[in-house]
Amino acid sequence: MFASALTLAVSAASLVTGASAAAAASTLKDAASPLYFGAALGVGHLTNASDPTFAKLAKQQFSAATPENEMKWGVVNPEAGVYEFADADTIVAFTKKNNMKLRCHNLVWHSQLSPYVTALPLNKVKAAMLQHIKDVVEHFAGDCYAWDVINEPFNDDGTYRDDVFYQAMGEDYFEIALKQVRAYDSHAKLYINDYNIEGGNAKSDAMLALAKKLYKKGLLDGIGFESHFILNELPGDIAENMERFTKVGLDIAVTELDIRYNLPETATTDSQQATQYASVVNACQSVKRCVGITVWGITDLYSWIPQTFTGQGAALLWDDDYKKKPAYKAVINAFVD
Ligand code: 9MR
Repeated sequence: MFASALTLAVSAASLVTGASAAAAASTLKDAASPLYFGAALGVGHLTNASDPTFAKLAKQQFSAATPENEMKWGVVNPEAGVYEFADADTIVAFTKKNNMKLRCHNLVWHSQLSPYVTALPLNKVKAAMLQHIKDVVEHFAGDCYAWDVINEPFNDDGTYRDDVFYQAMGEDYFEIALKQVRAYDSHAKLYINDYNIEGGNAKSDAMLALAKKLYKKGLLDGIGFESHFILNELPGDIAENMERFTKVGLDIAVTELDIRYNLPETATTDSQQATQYASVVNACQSVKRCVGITVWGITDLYSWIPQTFTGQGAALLWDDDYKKKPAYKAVINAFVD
């Protein structure tokens, strides 16, 4: 009698716990907790008074943010010695006000780089990089949960991208840059971030080899898997590949998730996309040191995809009219299950 009452009470309690966890998870951030769920935010959208939905969703649904463009070299430091932090500061203030983690993005990247840097003689690039890092990292010191210190350093075949930094310093530029960030912000987690490293391949092998060296020197804390995926072409070994990195001692983050395809959006693409978003969540959840997921935007309306890949889009969780797509619910369910 007593035993069966207890059994009943226990199973009723676990039913309630399961049901209330699902019911409580009415937002992405609640479902993801204790992991974070972030979005890339563009300042123009965040402060656009004629589109209040963007900022409303940003604070309601997300526990982390990455400035989509506002911290990039070409934006904050357009000329030697000239700094324009206002747009980035607006995003930083928004994250503080709304208790969001801030992923700072990025310091050393071949793209969106100021022309003054590419115009320098190679023997002046190191000093310019050190100065840029000092000034920018000092400005945001204490605000950044993580810094994408080096962005997209590899070619797809695993060789180093032949950008000005590599040309000027060779492989040493990683260490030089990472040391400089540590010197000016001892709290931020230091990341290298790249795309096409989500599955096992020549590029992720090369990243792993580099990451091991830098981790051993105490200069690297995590690797960002950008995760700009194509529908029906996701690697099947995302979790296993994450594990290779976390085994070294590193954190892993999904930093720029979206899943694009050739339009139009149909019931079939919606449902395939929902399943594939859920599979990314499941991969991250199954890996102990996968710390969080960031989607590269909120609504398809402002996604970078259509401008870059003609005819493609519908890659995010909300459509052009801010209607939640099936992938939204699939992400929540994948976290809660
Ligand atoms: O989403 C960003 C877009 O608005 C910019 O025009 C573009 C410029 O290169 O950068 C986009 O963000 C990129 C990110 O910073 C790094 N990884 C690839 C992203 C998509 O291009």
